[in-house]
Amino acid sequence: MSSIHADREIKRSGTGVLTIGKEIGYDNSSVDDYGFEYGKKDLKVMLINPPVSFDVFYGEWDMSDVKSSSPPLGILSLASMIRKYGYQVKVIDAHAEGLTMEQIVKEVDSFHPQVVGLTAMTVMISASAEIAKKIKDHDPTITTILGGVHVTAEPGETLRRYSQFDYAVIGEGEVVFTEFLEKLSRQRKLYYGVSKTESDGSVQSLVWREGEKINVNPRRAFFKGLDEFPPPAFDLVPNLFNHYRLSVFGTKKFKTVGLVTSRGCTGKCTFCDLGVVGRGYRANSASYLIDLMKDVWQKYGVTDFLFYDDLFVGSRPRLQEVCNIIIRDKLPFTWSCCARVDFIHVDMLRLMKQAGCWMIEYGIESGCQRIIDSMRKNITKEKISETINATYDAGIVTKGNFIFGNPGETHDSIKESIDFACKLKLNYAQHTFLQPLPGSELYETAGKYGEFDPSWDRFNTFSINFMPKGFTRDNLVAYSKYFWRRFYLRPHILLQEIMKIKSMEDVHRAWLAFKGFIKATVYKRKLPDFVLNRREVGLVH
Ligand code: B12
Ligand code: SF4
Repeated sequence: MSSIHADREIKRSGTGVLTIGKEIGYDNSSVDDYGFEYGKKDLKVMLINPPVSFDVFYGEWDMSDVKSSSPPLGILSLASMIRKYGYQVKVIDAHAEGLTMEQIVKEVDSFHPQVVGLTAMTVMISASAEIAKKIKDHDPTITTILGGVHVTAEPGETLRRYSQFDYAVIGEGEVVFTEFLEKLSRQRKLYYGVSKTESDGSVQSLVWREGEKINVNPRRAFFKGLDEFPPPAFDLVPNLFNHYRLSVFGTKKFKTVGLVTSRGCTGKCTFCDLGVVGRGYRANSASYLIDLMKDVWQKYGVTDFLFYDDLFVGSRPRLQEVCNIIIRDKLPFTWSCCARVDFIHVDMLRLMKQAGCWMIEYGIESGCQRIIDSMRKNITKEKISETINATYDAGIVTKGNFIFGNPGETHDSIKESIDFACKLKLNYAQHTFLQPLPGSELYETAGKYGEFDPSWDRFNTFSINFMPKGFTRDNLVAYSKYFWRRFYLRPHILLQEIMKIKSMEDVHRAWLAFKGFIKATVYKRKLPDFVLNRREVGLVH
């Protein structure tokens, strides 16, 4: 879809189109369909992924051995977009590079940006806020702007708590951030320093301050023409493989790149935060996707991909076309993806396998139909078994994700989940504890079903911040340990892991997985760990 069509679509929905040039009387001769101007700009923009220690990320279990870190796709997409319009951009992945606050300030000093953009999931928000504070203390003329899933879920409260953020963007940032920079860069010609634009109120999806008041502008319609966004700027992170390594449980090789090639999901799961991408489905075309894979292959020598998409298999024609191109052009790719059991067409599985799909990760969530229904997952246990079995029989590795500690959970329902995981033809299974995420339906209602600690810093991979009625933390931890042992200490699973070892890299990966297993099942919890971890990484205020 062309951008003109996309904007028409937006106009039809009643949310308006971009009119930057007209508003401030700027010469519009070199602007594109969005009203954005091409050509080199003076404005320097730094985008920062905050440093959060793996301990903070993983919470009550030290999973640093199996740590997973992936290039920050959100800010790399923004970087690519604004670079296209001539902004000078530098990306700092302080998380991957292990930078301290002082080192980040040094980087800011040497690049000297006028705008610093920070990203954050909920678990990362204190770290992002700390950086913004350090930057503002250092140079108050720098404009700070926050984006990402957390501020999308909690815009008003986040800007109220952290006055060091001048602005925030809710939802997808490519168009909104570029529009915002256009205004700043033009108004810089009128004003000294970069602090405010005259027309903040007109930028859809922008959150801005007016004295004490926080204004959240109406939201921009979801952008449908994803192919118009340039691919993530992987070249702006230091070296794709020096700093990043995806989880050994989700990849075939260390050299694997995670990609997102569609946005949104039509599901209504109560625990899921779809605030940024929405409850619809938009996807890059098959040819865009293939070009992206080829580009990463040519530039970085990577042939294994992990599609993080919420609904990678959401469009059957797209999936079919992707598979057919890979097979026809004999592309040496292997890949894995996440899927919903009700979106898998069983007859597609053999084609997917032939096209290099080696693993599918399914959201099963529970083995108790009552719990599955209460999550509004809209699937049955029969459908789960049918899809998992068909995937396994097609020769694709199967992985099932479960959630323990749901509202309405009983000791029997957790046991049912563990039994179900062991009965299914699953090669791998993993679980997390329910976290009622900001932006999800449960964030509002969880308190009714148990004890909920909504402190933002605890929304990480393994912390227990919700305990359903009838459970203690120790109960939940005990079930977790039982689950890992019962699933993985079965002869055919152990044999599968041994048979997989064919190279020194495989030995290394098996060793890391083994250490992770021991930590999940044997080690004591480090309680109360969170405050200690924050001290370790210097994030305690
Ligand atoms: C890929 C992914 C991951 C990858 C991260 C890859 C990476 N480094 O980017 C991995 C596997 C590491 C991961 C981990 C976790 N994830 Co995750 N993840 C996702 C997923 C599936 C896609 C995110 C993505 O890359 N989208 C594509 C990019 C383009 O979008 P984006 O990052 O949101 O960025 C856009 C906007 O947010 C905005 N934006 C972002 N930053 C900025 C900055 C500025 C300045 C501006 C202006 C705009 C802006 O513009 C961007 C472009 O449009 C989302 C689901 C979803 N639907 O969003 C969950 C999601 C983000 N994850 C989630 C969670 C909870 C986690 C974990 C905490 C635990 C868990 N259960 O998985 C851990 C984090 C801790 C850890 N252990 O690492 C939740 C977050 C909810 C919340 N409120 O915090 C989500 C929303 C899943 C869900 N539906 O509930 N995740
Ligand atoms: S959990 Fe998965 S299936 Fe459910 S709404 Fe979220 S992305 Fe969709």
